[in-house]
Amino acid sequence: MSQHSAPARASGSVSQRNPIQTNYVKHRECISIHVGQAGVQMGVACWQLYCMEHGILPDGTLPLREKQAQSDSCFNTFFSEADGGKMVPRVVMVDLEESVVDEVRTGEYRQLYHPEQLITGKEDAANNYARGHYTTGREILNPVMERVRKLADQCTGLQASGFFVFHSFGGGTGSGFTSLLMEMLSDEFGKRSKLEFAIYPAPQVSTAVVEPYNAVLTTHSTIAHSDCAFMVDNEAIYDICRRRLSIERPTYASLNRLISQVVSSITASLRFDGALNVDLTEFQTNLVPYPRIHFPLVAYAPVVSADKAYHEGMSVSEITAELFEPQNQMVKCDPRDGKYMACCLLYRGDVVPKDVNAAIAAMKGRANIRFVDWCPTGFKASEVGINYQPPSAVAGGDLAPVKRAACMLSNTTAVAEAWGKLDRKFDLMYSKRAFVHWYVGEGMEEGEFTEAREDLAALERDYDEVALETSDAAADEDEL
Ligand SMILES: Nc1nc2c(ncn2[C@@H]2O[C@H](COP(=O)(O)OP(=O)(O)OP(=O)(O)O)[C@@H](O)[C@H]2O)c(=O)[nH]1
Ligand SMILES: [Mg+2]
Repeated sequence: MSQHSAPARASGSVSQRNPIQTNYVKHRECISIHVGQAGVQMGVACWQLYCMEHGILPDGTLPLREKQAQSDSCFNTFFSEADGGKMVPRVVMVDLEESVVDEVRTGEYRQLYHPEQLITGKEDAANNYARGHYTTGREILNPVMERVRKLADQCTGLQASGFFVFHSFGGGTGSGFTSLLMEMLSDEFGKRSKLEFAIYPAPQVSTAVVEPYNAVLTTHSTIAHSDCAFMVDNEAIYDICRRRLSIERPTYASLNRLISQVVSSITASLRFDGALNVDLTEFQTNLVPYPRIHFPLVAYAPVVSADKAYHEGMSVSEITAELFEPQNQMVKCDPRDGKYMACCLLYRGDVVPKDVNAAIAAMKGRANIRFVDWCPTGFKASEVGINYQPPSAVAGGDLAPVKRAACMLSNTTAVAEAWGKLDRKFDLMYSKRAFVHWYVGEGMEEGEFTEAREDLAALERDYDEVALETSDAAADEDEL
């Protein structure tokens, strides 16, 4: 069974949570590792936002009044304090080529990072998983691990905390090097948890035809090392930017700004404290009933453009209802066709438990929200957290400042649709052995393709099995 197999306690209504219980995991440091172009560029957006939220200036200084304004020092989970009081992100950014990281080195936030946290090679992985994993990527593994060790040494309690790894599924570095790194992290840091934010490839913004290969290969080699992976489908984000923010041709910067709000909501419970704050690890316990079924679907609301903010009502119940709309999801799939195994709601800003309880009660009545039959309670209060810090809006960004926002993390069998789509694209190319020589040329055995593809087929079947009614499953077993 998974290390997360212990069910979290259910605890009545939201307002009854005992603050002492929620504080027991305070000050667990987290190390973020940003890999490849997508990983690094998401990192730039996320750390800019984190700095804003904690009152940290682009050069890492934390003005005294900002420090005093935060009653606790929970931000130490994500930042360490260097001599002289400068705040330094617990981060490593790595890419096999220089250009993307060079922008960080010369950008507005260049002084935030220690130069040794920004690691680059000379030549990228050319959209080839095998280059990122077996050849070019291997050369950079040691310096990256050295830096990670150094960061880990600076943590007081890394024992209890873990890693966030950001990357794309489709890039050669994002897929190949990430999976290599995840193996190494497992070797060295054992059971410390590893969470991913992974960009799922989309034709609108895709850079290479072989992305489905890379995605399948990296998912196969990482699945046993990852505790929880939040997938972000670029197509879904692209559509939200177009529809909600009226951006005609969204750039990576637009996508990343939206992604950073989502990441910030998910990590807020680790960076801020408060009576109704529920630590992300508690959610994770509920979200991952089996080790392999660790791909929660993320939805976020509201997404409002700067010019519309004042015209749209955004009550807690409206925001909650929005979270169940497929168009607000980070992965394109239809949860109405699937079953939920868990559903966690993370609110932030001006939100009171009474409104949350009412909003949840209203959603419970909806016929198209179905839970697996071994999870009969559906929504539990232990799966709701409130963080009183409102979201921050980046100056000049497309998103309006809002008083409150929410993020839903659900484990639904509908996510298998995303795997199905990827697998079919893989099959179209692989049936003709298209592009396979590029991988073999980098020392990869062709058998890894079939092995990875079979594993993904098994993953699709895992989801089917989860959705089976217990009585059906028992009947199936009888037949065997
Ligand atoms: N959301 C988002 N997606 C990105 C960004 N940059 C690249 N992508 C997506 O990531 C995939 C390409 O992977 P990259 O991350 O660019 O590749 P890489 O990891 O640098 O690997 P190589 O360049 O092959 O060494 C495509 O699906 C792109 O659409 C970004 O800044 N934001
Ligand atoms: Mg690249």
